[in-house]
Amino acid sequence: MKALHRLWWLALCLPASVWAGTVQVTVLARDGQPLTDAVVTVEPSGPRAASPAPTPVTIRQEGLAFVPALTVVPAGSRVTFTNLDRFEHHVRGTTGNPLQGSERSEGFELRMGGRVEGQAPPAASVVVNEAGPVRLGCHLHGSMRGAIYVTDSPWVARTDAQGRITLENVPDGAATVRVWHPDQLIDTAARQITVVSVTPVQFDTPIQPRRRR
Ligand SMILES: [Cu+2]
Repeated sequence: MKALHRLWWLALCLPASVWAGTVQVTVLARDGQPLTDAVVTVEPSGPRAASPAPTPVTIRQEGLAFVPALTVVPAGSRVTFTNLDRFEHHVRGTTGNPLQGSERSEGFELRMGGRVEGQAPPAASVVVNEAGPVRLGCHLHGSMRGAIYVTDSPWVARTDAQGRITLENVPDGAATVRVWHPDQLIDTAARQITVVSVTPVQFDTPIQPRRRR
């Protein structure tokens, strides 16, 4: 009976714990509409959290497009590209923001042969180690655009159709919130927040997403 009582007491104390909070972020586009597919990262100022474990992912080249167009992966993950089209593609991965002169060291070039009937689709892979966005393109088809967002934070999510994300179990206290979107022209300024039990944040950005084909 005593043990049961103790359990009950624990259950009462834990949910609204002072150790972790829920961060709810809403991201709006320049026109005030919800911005979908924005990558939101929360970085608590306290001791560095363990990075999420690398997870292998596959990005297809299909119908002259990268599918999915946006992939979020932990740093150190292996990203495999497969070409399902019958013609050749390239994969050009560029990091940093060339418009702001912040090219980073990591980048890659892959050459993908066209798929041959009855054979496995051509595949090639890279390991992405550096946190941040990698823009994907193809030298042969300028309309092919995609992105990989590499993260070393366990608190990362992409906005839904309402422009919202919810991250739970974020340590209480000071934290930095960053927003990145594949169609952004300049970096959105990071925000400093204080995480309490439920912390709503709204970003009004100058980003205007392109219409998807
Ligand atoms: Cu191509």
